[in-house]
Amino acid sequence: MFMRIDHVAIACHDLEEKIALFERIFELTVVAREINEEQGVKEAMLHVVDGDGGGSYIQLLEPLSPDTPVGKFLAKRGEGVHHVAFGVPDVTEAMGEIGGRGVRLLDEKPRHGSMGSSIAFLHPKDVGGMLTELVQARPTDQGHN
Ligand code: MC0
Repeated sequence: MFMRIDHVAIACHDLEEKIALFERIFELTVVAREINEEQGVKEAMLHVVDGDGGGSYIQLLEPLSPDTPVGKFLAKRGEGVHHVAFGVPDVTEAMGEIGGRGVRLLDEKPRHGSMGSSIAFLHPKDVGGMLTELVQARPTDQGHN
């Protein structure tokens, strides 16, 4: 199964403040912003680099309310890395393969993710404490221009 790092997601209290921080420190550029009601987040994608199969990003996440996954994470652990997302060519196929290796899937079927992607999460307790997301990029977004 071909995998790449699609994004590293950071949970934060103030999206605009953290966008300014990452722009200043790393000279990254915001290429997409979105409110994802289903996941309970307001988010920004900052482009890092393009590679085989698609781009890599830093994803900044601000919760829409305290009773969301990111809201609960912030209350418990504070700001920091929330999850790592692996890019895969086919998320349904990857879910089947990885699920067959004893890892609990948090989604029964793929959901809507950033920039038109299809995503699914793996339980952090089965991946060394790392909340893991599988991402199938939207076909037209196989690399940022
Ligand atoms: C919770 N835990 C984590 C964690 N969140 N460990 C590592 N990284 C995280 N982000 C740990 C807790 O510390 C706890 O361990 C245990 O998992 C259970 O957590 P909990 O606080 O009791 O909360 P639960 O069980 O209600 O939910 C945790 C779970 C949930 C990971 C199952 O947050 C979830 O389903 N997440 C997937 C969806 C998601 O995160 N969506 C937001 C981003 P201890 O040892 O204390 O028991 S959406 C997104 O980013 C999209 C838009 C995109 O990328 O395109």
